[in-house]
Amino acid sequence: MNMNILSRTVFAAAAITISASTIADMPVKVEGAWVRSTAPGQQGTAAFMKLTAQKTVQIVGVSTPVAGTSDLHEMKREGDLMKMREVDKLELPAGRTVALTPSGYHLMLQDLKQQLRPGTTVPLTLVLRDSKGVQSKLELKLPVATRAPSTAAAPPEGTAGMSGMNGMSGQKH
Ligand SMILES: [Cu+2]
Repeated sequence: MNMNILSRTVFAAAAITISASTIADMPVKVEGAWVRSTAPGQQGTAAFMKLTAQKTVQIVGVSTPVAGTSDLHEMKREGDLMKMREVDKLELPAGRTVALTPSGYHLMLQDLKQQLRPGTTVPLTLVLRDSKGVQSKLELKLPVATRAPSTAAAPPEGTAGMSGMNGMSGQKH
């Protein structure tokens, strides 16, 4: 194991510790969470992570103080184009890891109130609902980075999903 891999592992472990304290009743493991950093004046970005729920829950809401609006989005290929659309909810089936990635489901942050610089963190809350309709909040602190903290968590740079995401910055949809 080289130092680079070691530091990434420690980083991911720290993120899990932060989230685990708030969700004793509805355990969801969060791995490799990050928010893409922004350029000055950029209006939008997105957050990504891998989520594994012990019991089946749905993500029904997302919020962060750094963005005017935050939504659950899905990226889908339509012909040659990658298109995003808002989705109401995303199910996290018990025991199955669901990945939010630049080319799939992601948390869309728009109307940003500040520049998101690499090396800082962003508080973000996921609203979860269980099969009985009981809601709980998953409070996270996500590192801001230019790219995914773990190469296993994201597709390679320069994929259609990546460029599509960069291209939409500052654009309403
Ligand atoms: Cu989006």
